[in-house]
Amino acid sequence: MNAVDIKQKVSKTLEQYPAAVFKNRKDHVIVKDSEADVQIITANTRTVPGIITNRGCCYAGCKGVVLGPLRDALIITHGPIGCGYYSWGTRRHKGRIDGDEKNYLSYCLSTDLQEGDIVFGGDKKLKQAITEAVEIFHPETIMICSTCPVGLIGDDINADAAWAQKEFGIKVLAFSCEGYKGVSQSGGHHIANNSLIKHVIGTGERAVGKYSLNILGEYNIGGDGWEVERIMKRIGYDIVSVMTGNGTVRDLSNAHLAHLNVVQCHRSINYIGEMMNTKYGHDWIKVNFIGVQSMAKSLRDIAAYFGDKDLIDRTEEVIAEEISEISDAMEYFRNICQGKTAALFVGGSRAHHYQMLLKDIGVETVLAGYEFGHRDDYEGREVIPTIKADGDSKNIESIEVEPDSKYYRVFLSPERVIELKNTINLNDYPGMMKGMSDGSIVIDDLNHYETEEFLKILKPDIFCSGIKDKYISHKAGVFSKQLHSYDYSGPYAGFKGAVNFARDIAMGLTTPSWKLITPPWKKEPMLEGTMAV
Ligand code: CFN
Ligand code: HCA
Repeated sequence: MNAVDIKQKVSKTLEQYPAAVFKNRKDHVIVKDSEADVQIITANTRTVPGIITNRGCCYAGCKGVVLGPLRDALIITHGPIGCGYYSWGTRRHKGRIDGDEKNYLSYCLSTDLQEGDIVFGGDKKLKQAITEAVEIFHPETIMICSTCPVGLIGDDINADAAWAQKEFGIKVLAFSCEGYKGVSQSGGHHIANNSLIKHVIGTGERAVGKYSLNILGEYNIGGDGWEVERIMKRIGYDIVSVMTGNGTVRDLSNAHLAHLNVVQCHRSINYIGEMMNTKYGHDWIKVNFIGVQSMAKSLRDIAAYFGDKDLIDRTEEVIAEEISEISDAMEYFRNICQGKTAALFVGGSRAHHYQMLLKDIGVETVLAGYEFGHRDDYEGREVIPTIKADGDSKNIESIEVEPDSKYYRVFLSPERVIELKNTINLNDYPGMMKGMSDGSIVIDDLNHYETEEFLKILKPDIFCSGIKDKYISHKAGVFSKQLHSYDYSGPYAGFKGAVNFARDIAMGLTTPSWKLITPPWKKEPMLEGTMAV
């Protein structure tokens, strides 16, 4: 199907909506066209009420995503029991303790607010919960995460945290991450980032090695972080902290001592990267550990940042060894997968990252979207985050970046030009859309109806998404692969992870089961009609 046909089919699909919904949704869908001057997508806006979105809430982003993987923090969900219960062990951030360390990952603590607490206030219950938690677990850090009703009734969780901190002499942090704040998980990431930089990072004092790093936005889903660390350590890096996969408050407290921040998931933790740049002067570079070629490139970029010849040579040595170990297996699976197509719909970075790994095995992405990405995740970054030299970004007249340059020039006025180190390397951070083929669909906040329709239109061989939408794909007889939980497989990051992914995709494609399913619309008449009134 060519780009014109795809555009027509997209329009037809969206025209089924009532006018107001059509007006909203049409701006969230783009058919990639490299001839177009600019392609702008609407993102990070409120989902139309009534649409079955796959998005989560602010609490999910704060408690579930950023704070959840910290092994040594005891998290208390302040709210009715459902929020705590349904976020209990549902994300696959793995953790392993070192020696006799504390590990609270498998626990779920909640204040279990009841009607009476909603009417008369929940502070008393929260204090009681903290007291019990201290008596039972003796944690060094407690984190309180609020859910929706707490914000509505106005419990002062910051005051409660301050009380507990004094009473028990431990770190107690309060996160007002009520689910309704913002339009998705994204607001919750930001809230968690703000508190970690304010209260955790910068409080430790460990000695660091010559090439020391923090890995930001690596959550150790299915053990990804362990695989990345294994390779980094082989090269000779000192990993000061991982944010936050298999992470600890203790490691994070030392993060300011590392030399460089490398950012894997840009959507959930870019704020810490930028705040550490402002507060401590740390550079950060964007990496992608998913895919053989992207892993190799990321390792080269990190080595190039330090610029040390020995480190660069060692990096090349490790890349060559790792690739030679996997090349036969990758070739075997590539032969099975070559020429297939995929549709990807994941949270805020994987729908981009996994396109590289799919390319490694010859699979083309025909549709990709984010649940809660922002425009820069799709379109690439155009503006520099912090211009410390002048303090006021409004003064900037224009910004010039030369391809492959390590510097960018900021024109404050025709006479005043400052040159800053281009650590973010704008050329390497093009966003999702740039690398996609013409005619592919880029879609923000995909919903149930659109998933069904686009599966029919594009007939991809693989649909990569999550637990909420995989069944739509199953019913359509299309192989689905969860990219949040990896369907309990993994790791998929790094070189060896790439083989695991290639194997799982090859298995899914070759199983005969998908051919045994007949989608309901192929055997039942679809009822269509108009309302009488
Ligand atoms: S592990 Fe990450 S990689 S943190 Fe983020 S944007 Fe979620 S939990 Mo699900 S799998 Fe997903 Fe990303 Fe970053 Fe995970 S694509 S939706 S909030 N995400
Ligand atoms: C979240 C967590 C989630 C959900 C996964 C899914 C995860 O968004 O709150 O929908 O399959 O990765 O666990 O993204």
